[in-house]
Amino acid sequence: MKCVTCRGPAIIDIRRHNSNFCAEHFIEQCHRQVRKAIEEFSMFEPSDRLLVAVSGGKDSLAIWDLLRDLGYDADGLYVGLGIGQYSDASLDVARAFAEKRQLKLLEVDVPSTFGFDIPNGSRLAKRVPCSACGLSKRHLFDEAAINGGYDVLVTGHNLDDEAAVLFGNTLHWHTEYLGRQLPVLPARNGFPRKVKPLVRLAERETAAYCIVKGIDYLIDECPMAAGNKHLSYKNALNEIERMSPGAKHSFYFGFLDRAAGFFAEESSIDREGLGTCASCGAPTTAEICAFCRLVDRAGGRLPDQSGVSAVPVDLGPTRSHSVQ
Ligand code: Q46
Ligand code: ZN
Ligand code: ZN
Repeated sequence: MKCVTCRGPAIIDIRRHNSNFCAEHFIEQCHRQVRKAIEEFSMFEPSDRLLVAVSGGKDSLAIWDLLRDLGYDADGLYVGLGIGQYSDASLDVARAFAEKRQLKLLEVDVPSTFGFDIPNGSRLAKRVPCSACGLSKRHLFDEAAINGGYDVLVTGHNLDDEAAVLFGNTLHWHTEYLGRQLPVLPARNGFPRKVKPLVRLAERETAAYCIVKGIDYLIDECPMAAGNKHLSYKNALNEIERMSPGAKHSFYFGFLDRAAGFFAEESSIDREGLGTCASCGAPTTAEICAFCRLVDRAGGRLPDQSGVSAVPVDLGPTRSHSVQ
């Protein structure tokens, strides 16, 4: 197996591109694909301030690293969800990554700030854990990006993630979500711009990127993910991809090219007529936003001040300690 660029020994084959790469040219390939996604979808400009949602997993650390390699000004944000050992380990990994590279990592800890954790809070609120978790993360990511004055919120969703979500939304014809499943959501009504620059890279490639670059990431999956539908959709698509390399790419990018526009109007309806949450000030169609209602039902409490500031992590004497 030879690298398509230099004919040296290859370390990875990418069947959908019909290409093999050595370590050096694989990293170049990752840079190229991320740059292409940023340009193709006009995600952001070099002058923009980016906030990367960091979980400690391979995707979020890979995109943070890639964006810094490409010269972007990108800070990280870690949201602690109180999922036992998994949360403890993921925080350690995120902090170690930032510390090693002298990057700024903001943190919001849900249990100490809001008085509930995802496993217990979701049970009390009678919600599926991933639904309570997703809602909390979205709210806290948005809030930290807006309060921190960032231009863009970056997430590490890769091609496999987007294809699996699209698969699920199509299977059930969740048309209100289909028009919103885009690599860029523009800023509006108090929401930050949100982008997914990894959409052109598969999960296997972000893992390989981390290994080649020596990035320590948390390999363990969240224990609450076991049995969720997203994983079964991923497995189904992996089987299709195995028989037909490139199937995920053409499914997702074909949707963006030819179908997403049909659902745009329906998806925008629930963003019209937004007011602000009487409790935290976040944009919402109800009097109290979904996150504040979750906090209440989960047996938690809202902090005194309106909104919560993400706190820069103390990375030693050279780092800023100020609370934003
Ligand atoms: S962290 Fe949260 Fe995921 Fe764990 S509880 Fe579900 S949504 S699986 S990305
Ligand atoms: Zn090469
Ligand atoms: Zn609220």
